[in-house]
Amino acid sequence: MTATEATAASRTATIRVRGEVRRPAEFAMADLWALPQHEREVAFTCRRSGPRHHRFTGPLLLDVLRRAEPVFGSGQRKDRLRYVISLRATDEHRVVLAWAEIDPEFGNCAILLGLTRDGVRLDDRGPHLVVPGDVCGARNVSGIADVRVHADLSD
Ligand SMILES: Nc1nc2c(c(=O)[nH]1)N[C@H]1C(S)=C(S)[C@@H](COP(=O)(O)O)O[C@H]1N2
Ligand SMILES: [Mo]
Repeated sequence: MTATEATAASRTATIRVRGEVRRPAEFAMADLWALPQHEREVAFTCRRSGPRHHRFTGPLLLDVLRRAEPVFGSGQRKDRLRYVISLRATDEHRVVLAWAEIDPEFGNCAILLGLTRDGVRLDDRGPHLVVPGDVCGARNVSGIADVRVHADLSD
């Protein structure tokens, strides 16, 4: 690899998906672009910067995680209620979601991994977690690097 290629490679973000999944995977932005694309607008208020408004496009977090084939024990839908999704950004900002929030049979929320924000591609920064409907912006996390699916920790 030449120095120029190495620089280009380091500028293209990837995310890792692992945990209780059959197929742990690394997704390049191009892999995420290949999934069905959705659009969502978010309007939230930050305690520091006040009202904000953005438009994102990208795949559903659900579609990305399904590619990794989460293992949920038996096929009963209520078994999925004890699974969580832990997301970590490059700056170590972290968010945990309940699997049920994105599950079509429960919350069915169209949480995205945004690949564009306000028309600008995020290829060099990594996907942006988009949680439509949140009042505060803190779950709209930029630069997602790592996603894990795991069961709750209670006995
Ligand atoms: N990676 C990362 N994403 C983050 C944060 C952060 O500290 N790190 N802060 C959040 C908070 S508190 C808010 S209000 C929004 C602000 O987004 P904006 O200023 O780009 O509209 O980003 C969110 N996403
Ligand atoms: Mo914020």
